[in-house]
Amino acid sequence: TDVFEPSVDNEATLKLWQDRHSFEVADLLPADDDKRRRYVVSMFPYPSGDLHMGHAEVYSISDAIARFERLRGGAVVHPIGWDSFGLPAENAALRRNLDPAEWTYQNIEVQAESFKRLGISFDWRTRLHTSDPEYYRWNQWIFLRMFEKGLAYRKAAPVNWCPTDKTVLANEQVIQGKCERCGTEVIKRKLTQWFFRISDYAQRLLDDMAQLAGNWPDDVLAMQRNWIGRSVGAHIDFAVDGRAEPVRVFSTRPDTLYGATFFVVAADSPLADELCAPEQAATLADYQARTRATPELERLATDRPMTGVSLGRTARNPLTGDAVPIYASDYVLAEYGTGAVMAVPAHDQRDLNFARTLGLPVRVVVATDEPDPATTGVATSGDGRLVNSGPLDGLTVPAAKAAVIADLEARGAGTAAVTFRVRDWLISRQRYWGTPIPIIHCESCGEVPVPDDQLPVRLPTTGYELRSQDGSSPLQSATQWLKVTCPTCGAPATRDTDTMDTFVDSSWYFLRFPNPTYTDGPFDPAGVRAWLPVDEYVGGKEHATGHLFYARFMTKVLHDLGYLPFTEPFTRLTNQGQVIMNGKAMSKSLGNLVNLQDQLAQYGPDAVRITMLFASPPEEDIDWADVSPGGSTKWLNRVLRLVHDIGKPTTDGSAPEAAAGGGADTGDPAVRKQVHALIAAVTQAMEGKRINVAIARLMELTTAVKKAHDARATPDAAVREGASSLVRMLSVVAPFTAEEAWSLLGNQPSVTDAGWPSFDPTLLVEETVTCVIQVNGKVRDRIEVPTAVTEDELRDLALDAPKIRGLLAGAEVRKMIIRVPRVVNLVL
Ligand code: ANZ
Ligand code: ZN
Repeated sequence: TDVFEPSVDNEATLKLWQDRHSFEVADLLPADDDKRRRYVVSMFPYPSGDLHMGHAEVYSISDAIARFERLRGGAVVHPIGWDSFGLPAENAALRRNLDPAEWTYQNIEVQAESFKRLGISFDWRTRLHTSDPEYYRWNQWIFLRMFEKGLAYRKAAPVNWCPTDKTVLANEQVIQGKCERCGTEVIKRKLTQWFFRISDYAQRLLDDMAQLAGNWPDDVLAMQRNWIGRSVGAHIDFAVDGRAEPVRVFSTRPDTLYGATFFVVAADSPLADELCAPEQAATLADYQARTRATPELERLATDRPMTGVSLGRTARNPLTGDAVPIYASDYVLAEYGTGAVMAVPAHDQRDLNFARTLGLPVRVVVATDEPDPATTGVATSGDGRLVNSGPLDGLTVPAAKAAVIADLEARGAGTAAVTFRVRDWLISRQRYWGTPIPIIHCESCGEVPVPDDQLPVRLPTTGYELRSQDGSSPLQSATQWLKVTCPTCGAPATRDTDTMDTFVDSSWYFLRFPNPTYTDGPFDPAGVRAWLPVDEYVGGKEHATGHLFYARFMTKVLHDLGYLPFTEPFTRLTNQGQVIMNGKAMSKSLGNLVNLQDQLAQYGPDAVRITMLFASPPEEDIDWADVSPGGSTKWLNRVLRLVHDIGKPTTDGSAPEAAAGGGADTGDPAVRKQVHALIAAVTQAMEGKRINVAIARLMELTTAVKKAHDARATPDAAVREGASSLVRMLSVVAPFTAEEAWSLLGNQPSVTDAGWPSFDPTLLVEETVTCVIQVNGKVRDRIEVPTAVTEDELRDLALDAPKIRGLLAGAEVRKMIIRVPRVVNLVL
């Protein structure tokens, strides 16, 4: 007998897709705009070697979403590019004594090949690399537009400095006081640096989260909210003896002003030097040296004895006129609030620790049921009424806050204030492999922008020293490149030698994909109109307060500059989990790396993908020690055997192909019911991005179709419909196998054009439920819908409900909130 050996020809399938341009939308830059367009983007990779398991995970997720949307008739773009500037590439190049460019572009080619072998349905026409001058030219252009608006500026600032990498690090790159890249303890250094004024956007970054709620993971939004760190309170001015200007503090507890028994300024701030009495100068200098050596995290801890030095001066409480001594300490941060605090030891733990170290008075001003802080050493923060506070006595905390602010405002000694923890974005890097800052320094004209028509300022390819000894930028050594004439006055001048943080590159790349060769601006307005904002963004949670935050900021900036019609870049966000091994993150040092190429060689791309997607919901970690790619291969082979057995339709028409449902109704009704229920279940799971659930249902469908097929001697239309549906749905997670299966069923290529199977809701076993339709929050209609109705169907059903149609006439639906299957809420 003839034994069928399942096999899949991946190369032939790749060629088929390529020849048919299967993943290229008809027009990337369409004139019309009424199609169902879907822009599915996964965070683009760093070319720091070949693809690893983590990459396979992200792109398998976004690919499943893209293929699903495509089969459902959407015009879909799933773009690809490389985040190809940056420290990892430069360090690797240093280690191997290579040119970073050579190393980078070699890796890009390797990764591109791997992506193709994985069968990721990218539209390769979108390909871009941020290290191409054609790309980074627009970083420079955007920088200059921001410079013109005062949103890019330079200032001397204490910065995080990694002594090993000899570079400045952004706050996000300092993890537990250590360099994210190499683990060295980060120190503070004062350098003149470029910043983007993200703090100007703090409130909007907070407010616009309302647009994202429900579509972004809650924990990412929470991380951003904390990062922004909005605090409400007051600015309070303390007069200082012998100084004309008062010193301002920020406090969240103006109600405790009567309990302020001393005053503290940040030891490492210029203010400390300025306020210091001459006889204390040496003591302060000594203390400052110790402060600089203390990591920030330690300085912020509340559970340590506080240290500090007296500045030999006094400040005056603006309400009582009482004199309070001024100290300098490392627990007050120079860059938060105003860099000075009124210390209320009774109600602030760090102030109390400090007071106990230096034997300073503790004055309770809010009576709570907690024990006396002066004896316990524990500050009280509970609610209560004011005491020891003159006219405020007896007030509640909120009432006292309002009263103090009113009083301060009346005296011109303070005002209500809001402070944000988020710092401006430090974008300067003393590195070679990045975008040169397009500024020229002229002795007489100062900071002069490079004229637009001289962009890009290209990186020098020769005549520079990659390894700087003193922390200066490698570009400082490019003596030829450095020398220019001032665009304003023509005098000899020098280029800025810093390069931009690569997070600048990745803060807007998704805007350029639709037309990566566009030369009239950073992105083509036609492409933006058709595709943006991103419908589905897939990437790691570790970017919550980095890339995802910067991209939101940059989108708002570009919006304000008039280049974008929207203010949020990513409508929906899916965070993928990590691929781990035996409960631990994979790493070279632990020796538990699973090599993607080995897995691909052993199991093939489909089985690797299925294994990843089936192991858990996308956002959860996958422990490779617990999964079975071999099991995935078995299932895929079972599918191939099944469709081989079912085979091509007979020529006498006894088993018509039932792709569109036509003819299938001649099949076994019980089988049909089962098939349609499973199509509905897979559809619903995919819509909710429960890809693991979709795969489980596909496995059920495989079993159901096989049972039905084995149970009868003659072909049945419902069995064929089941097999056809199975293969089409399978193609979003195992595209190579599905293509082979599709042809085994006698179909013309390609399954990528076969469409997503539809189901007949009347066949679904479940009963119906009542769905409530609300308009602007008021219940306006009730309809009966199948329990397994999908979001899209429910949307259509609701819009088509008789009473709703009447209400909609002439009105614009601004938003639809759908809770499948019971509630639809329309906002007009
Ligand atoms: C008096 C006071 C009394 C305070 C009290 C708190 C409790 P968040 O919520 O984080 O914004 N503070 C202000 N600037 C500071 C700085 N540069 N470094 C360290 N601490 C600083 O915290 C605001 C509170 O932290 C402020 O309110 C101030 O102490 C302190 F019972 O003022 B408070
Ligand atoms: Zn000049």
